[in-house]
Amino acid sequence: MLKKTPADIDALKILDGRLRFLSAWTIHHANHIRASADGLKVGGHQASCASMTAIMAALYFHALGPNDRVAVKPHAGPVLHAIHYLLGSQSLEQLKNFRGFGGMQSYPSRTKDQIPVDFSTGSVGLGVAITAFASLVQDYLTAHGMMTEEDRGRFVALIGDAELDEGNIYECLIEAHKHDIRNCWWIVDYNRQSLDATSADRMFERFDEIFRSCGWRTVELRFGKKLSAAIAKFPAIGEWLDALPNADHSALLYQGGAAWRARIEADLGRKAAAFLKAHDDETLGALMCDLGGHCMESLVEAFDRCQDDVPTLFVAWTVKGFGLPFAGHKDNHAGLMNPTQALAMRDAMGVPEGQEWQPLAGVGANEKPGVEALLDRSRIAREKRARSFGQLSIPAIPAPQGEEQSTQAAFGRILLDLAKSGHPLAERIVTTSPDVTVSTNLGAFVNQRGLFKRREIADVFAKAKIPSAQKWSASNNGQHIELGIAESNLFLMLAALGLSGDLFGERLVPIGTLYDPFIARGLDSLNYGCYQDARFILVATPSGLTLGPEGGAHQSINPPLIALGQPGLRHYEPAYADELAAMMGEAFRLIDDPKGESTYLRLSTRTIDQVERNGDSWKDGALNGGYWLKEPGANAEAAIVSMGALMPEALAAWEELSADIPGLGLLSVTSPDLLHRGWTAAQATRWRGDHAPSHIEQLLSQLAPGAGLVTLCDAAPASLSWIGGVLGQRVAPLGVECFGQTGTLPDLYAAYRLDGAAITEAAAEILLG
Ligand SMILES: Cc1ncc(C[n+]2csc(CCOP(=O)(O)OP(=O)(O)O)c2C)c(N)n1
Ligand SMILES: [Mg+2]
Repeated sequence: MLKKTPADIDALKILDGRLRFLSAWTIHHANHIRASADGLKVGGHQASCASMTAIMAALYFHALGPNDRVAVKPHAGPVLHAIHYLLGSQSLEQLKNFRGFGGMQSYPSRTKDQIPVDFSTGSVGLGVAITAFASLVQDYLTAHGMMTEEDRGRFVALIGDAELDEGNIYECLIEAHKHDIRNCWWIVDYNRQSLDATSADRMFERFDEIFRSCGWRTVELRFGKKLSAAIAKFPAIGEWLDALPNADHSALLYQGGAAWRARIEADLGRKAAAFLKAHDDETLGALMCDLGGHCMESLVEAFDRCQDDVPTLFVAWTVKGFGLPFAGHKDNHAGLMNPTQALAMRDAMGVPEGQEWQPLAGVGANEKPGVEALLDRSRIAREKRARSFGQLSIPAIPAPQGEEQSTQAAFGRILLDLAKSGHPLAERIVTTSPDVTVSTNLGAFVNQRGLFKRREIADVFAKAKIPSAQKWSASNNGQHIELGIAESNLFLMLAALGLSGDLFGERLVPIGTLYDPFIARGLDSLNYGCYQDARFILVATPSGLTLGPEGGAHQSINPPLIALGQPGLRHYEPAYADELAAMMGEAFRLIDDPKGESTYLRLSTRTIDQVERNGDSWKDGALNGGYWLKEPGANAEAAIVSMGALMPEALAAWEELSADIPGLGLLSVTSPDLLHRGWTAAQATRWRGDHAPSHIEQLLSQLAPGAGLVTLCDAAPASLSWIGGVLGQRVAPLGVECFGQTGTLPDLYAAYRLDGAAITEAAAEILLG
């Protein structure tokens, strides 16, 4: 930790000013100086940046250690880039291309920005919560001997105050408390303004209570040193400020000294006379802006005081747009200085014309050496960290044996076999589930490998010799992280585990399970994990109508469509156990491949007859998205195209219809997602002169040109119906389009037209049509 000498404070204050100017100028340049090709507003958030430059200067140039990782409030991204620019790790070219194609991103991006970004942010709330899960991953790695004490760091989230309205933060807070997380700092830029206006007063002080009740230390930085001293002298001013509503406070900050005077006079009368006499309008306006989040001494002191591992919430009061002409104005969120205002700011900050991009423009000769020395000593990573791949050795994954199996049971079996095998891969597997460990069939793995908790927890039922199939003791060595029922937490946990190679240099194999319908519950968090290129396996089971007796909202309909549109996530939907084994092997490989991705396995509890195989020729097709389970005859007029748990209906219909439709094929689709991607990718390359047909084109071209397809899936029919567009074949799409209901599978298959009769009718329709 740097020594807190007065010189450091001065240098930090200068850097605060530099960050405020450079972030504002970067946004100004993109909007008002750079040529515009389309006339659209480029945008950017000068006010949100100015709000946190002091906080970020104190953090990055003083408090952060080399192992610390930060999630930066999305709209303060330009400040992070300005920091790297001052450190010499960001180019002028990138700053000048802010929000341009290939330029520095609007919001910090791990994958797209050229500077090191620890966590991407953008969808507010998620960047906050992932820091707590990353801290848990750090504890996990340390406990498992994959990380030394010296390499440990702190996880910091820089938060907008309106961000605190996001529910996922509180879900995370609860989970973090259960797991006793530490080494987390969440620093709130408490400017009391959101996007639309000023924030509600009623939550004042409540945040502290919420956090404290979850074991956090809370530190409020309300007034800066100067304003605190004035309040100590004139306590009535402090009491009055305490009672001042947010909106009034912001309006006065915007209006400035004369307005403060008039309002204080009106409210306090003679009680404030001495105070007002001691300040002219200008010093009064400046004094009222001296909030904790802009006071370098207060920030450095607060950070220095919290050097233990207790999770800490700092609430730093700030002025949104501090030092800018629209400071405090309720509409300033996306406000941009006009050119006159930007030049006035430049002049006021002592930046000579033409030197706007000079890192230390306007810094006096006396101060420069101190500032440069501080920049040199700053211990944050300046290079993008290499990602860790190629660490896993992946064994062959044998298919579980059994003539009748469900894919969910096969999944449990494969993991159990891996756990028992002692193969090195098993050591890197971490499973996690939001209270559906047992019902998604992770139980056997957990029995083998145990739950993870830093503090040992005995299985009370086992100790009391109460019979149970499930062991439930937790220890430092456990490999399953049990979560409460909050699907957003599951995805953030998977994201943090899936970034373990990037954040800590040790790749883990995260496997998360949930019921398929509840993917929707945490969708943005899932997208967030994929956006950062976290690598994990998501096992969604049970799915579709095979949740028959549960009915209603438990029967998932659209997750295959979600997967079709989700980058970074590969959907596989096996019908048979051997397909699943191949897919899991592939999913493990994809986790460890720089060009890989995460995998979503949609599984079912329906036990079905397994097929007899003649060799392994089906496997490549299955991993590419589909294969002919029943090869079509030459120039076949029709095919059934089916996916997953409905394969028995498809097979039965194939048997029945084959007599009437010679050469009828049965295409088993294992991934509409991969087929679709392959199709569009082939089209894109065709424009460049490459004529290689995609996998689905090759499969379908075995049929007669005008052949008809009956598509069948336990999901929205659009998951497969698009296949007709590939070669312009007619389609009769069967699937589920309305909310579920309770019933046996035959009831439901009949009701939703997924049974043999429906397939026959559909086939007749396309053939006759
Ligand atoms: C999930 C989500 N919803 C909405 C937005 C749009 N949005 C961006 S910033 C913002 C307000 C942020 O206010 P605050 O967190 O207080 O940050 P400030 O700019 O005041 O520092 C909103 C609604 C978003 N980025 N993410
Ligand atoms: Mg705010």
